Amino acid sequence: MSEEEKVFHPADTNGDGKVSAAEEQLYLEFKRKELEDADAMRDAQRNMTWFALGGLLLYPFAVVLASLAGLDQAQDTLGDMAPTYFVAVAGIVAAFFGTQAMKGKK
Ligand SMILES: [Ca+2]
Repeated sequence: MSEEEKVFHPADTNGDGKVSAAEEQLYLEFKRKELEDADAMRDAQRNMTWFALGGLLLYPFAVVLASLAGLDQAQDTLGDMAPTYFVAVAGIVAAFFGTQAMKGKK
C-alpha cells in the first residue's frame, strides 16, 4: 500500500481505503446538498436583513398612520418601542454585514 492510499478520504465511508462508485455518488450528493443548504441560508439571511431594514424605514410611517387614525395608544406604544426596535434591527444588519465581511476575508 502506497502513502497516498493510506490517506483517509472523506468519501471512503466504510474505510477500506478505496472510493467505490457508490461511495463517490453518495459523497457528491452530500456535497451538492451542502452547497444548496449554504445557498438557501444566504438567501434567507439576505431576505431577513431586507425585511428588517424595510421595517425600519416604514416605522415612522406606522407612527404617522397611528397618529392620523387617532390610535393614541398605538402611537404611544410605537414611540416606546422605537429605541429597542432600532437597536435590534441595527444588530441584525450589523451581524449580517459582519459575517459577510468575515467570509470575504477568508
Ligand atoms: Ca470504501
